[in-house]
Amino acid sequence: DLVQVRRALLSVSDKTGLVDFARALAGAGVELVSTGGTAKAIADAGIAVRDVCELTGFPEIMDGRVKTLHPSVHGALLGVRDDPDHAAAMRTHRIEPIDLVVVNLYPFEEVRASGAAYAAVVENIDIGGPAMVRASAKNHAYVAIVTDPEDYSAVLNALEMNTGSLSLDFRKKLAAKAFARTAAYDAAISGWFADELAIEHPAWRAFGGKLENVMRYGENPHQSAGFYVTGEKRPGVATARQLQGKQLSYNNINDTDAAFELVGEFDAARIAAVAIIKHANPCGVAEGASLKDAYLKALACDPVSAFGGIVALNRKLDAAAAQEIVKTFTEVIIAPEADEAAVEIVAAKKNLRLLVTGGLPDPRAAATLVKSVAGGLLVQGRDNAAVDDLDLKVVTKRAPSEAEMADLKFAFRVAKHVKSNAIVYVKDGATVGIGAGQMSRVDSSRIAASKARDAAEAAGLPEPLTKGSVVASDAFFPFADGLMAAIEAGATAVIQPGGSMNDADVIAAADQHGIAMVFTGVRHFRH
Ligand code: 93A
Repeated sequence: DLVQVRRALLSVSDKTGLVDFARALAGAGVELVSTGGTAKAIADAGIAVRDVCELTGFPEIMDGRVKTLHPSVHGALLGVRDDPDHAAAMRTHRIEPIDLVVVNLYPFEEVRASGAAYAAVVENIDIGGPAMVRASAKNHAYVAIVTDPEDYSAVLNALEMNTGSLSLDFRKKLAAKAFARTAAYDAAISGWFADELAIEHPAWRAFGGKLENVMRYGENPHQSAGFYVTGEKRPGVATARQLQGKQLSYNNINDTDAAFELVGEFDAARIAAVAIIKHANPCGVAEGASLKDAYLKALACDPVSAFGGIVALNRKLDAAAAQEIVKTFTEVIIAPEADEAAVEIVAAKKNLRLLVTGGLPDPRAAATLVKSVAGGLLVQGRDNAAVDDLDLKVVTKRAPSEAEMADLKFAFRVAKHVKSNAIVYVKDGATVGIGAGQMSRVDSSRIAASKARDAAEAAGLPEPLTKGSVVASDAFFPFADGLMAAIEAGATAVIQPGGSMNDADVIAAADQHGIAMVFTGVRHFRH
């Protein structure tokens, strides 16, 4: 199983550790053969080396594009030495066997990452290198292939232990590593083409699903992106029919999904509801006697943020609602259906996309959610808890009034769809202040209240809309401070999961201020 190493071929772009390795090999009696730049580096260090041209009897041509692509090299790498025919061919053609091959490839990945010009990237697609790597790795029965400078010392150790030979086991491991390298190299090249052409990226296929489209870019213009559909029959952005407008962007799809999942929380048979989304968070949600009524209430929550937003409706889009929506620059409208008059109104806005889904998402449906982290995937069940199913407990002396209770449930329904920490103020079936995505719950509370003040000011109202509102928190208040911020803003009732070590303090603070508080026992973190 041992192969005596008598001749080595070295051809490396990354010359790290090359000279020391070459010197040690030469010292062990190994004859060195090498390509242009590599041979020069070795010779410059005063080490004897033959140029590969001596073996091939052929010069490097075409700026080095053809230097080792020659039968004298590949015959030496691929010949089955125990096969009499192969051995005869090697003798006939004076092919000198090579036992050790040391190759690392043109730095395609680095050149590509450096933002080099197209032609420079293409020139750094190594052809001869991978050919030698794969040939040697295939013929590991006779040849050892080293593709990583990190392995030089292990090779020298192994040679020393086996008095100038390498074992089959060691050669197999080197071969496995060699094929992993050429596979990754080719994946980098095809990935580059995919980005250039905005076609499917080979790495995406690992995630499954069917490619619906390749977007011009991802969250940012320098990120590539594709949209895969899983085939699940859930009404939503992946199964929707687009009636008009250009292709949805990555962010549009993400935001449209957030919008429609949220509006699905509102039973269309009971009431009309509208959600306006920006950056995957709602900037206004409301229910009303009609879609138009609900839309105007939702818009009033934060009209500044609604600019360029996504609007989701839980009922068939009608002309009255469409008429209002088109007054504000909107990216996408998504609804279960749209009537003819509404479609006509939306058609006047060429860039506005209109999507119909044929139904509403079921907030109680189970599903699997996936998110990627560095080197892994996080998988979890969908948050399908619905406030109407929960065992709500009044924990304060004062119980919420019927109107407060309705708003509390509304607020908790919305909070489920706001990035944590989520604080949602609601009054008369409409959000009046939303605090999203803060690292501290108190900050979310303050932001929500200050947004409510802004909205009141813009609307010329004498006092902030949080006055006499109710508030929902997606997770428990760890201290009374978050609650106090809500009380200061004018909230009269609170809904939250409860379960903090400090619940008693928080309840006492609520009682002290005549606040009604309800515990849900269920948390709605969302990140
Ligand atoms: O241009 S190539 O695709 N054609 C070849 O025949 C060839 N032979 C070796 N690239 C080729 N190589 C690569 O050259 C090796 O993979 C290595 O990365 C590089 C070493 O060149 P030099 O010794 O001239 O620095």
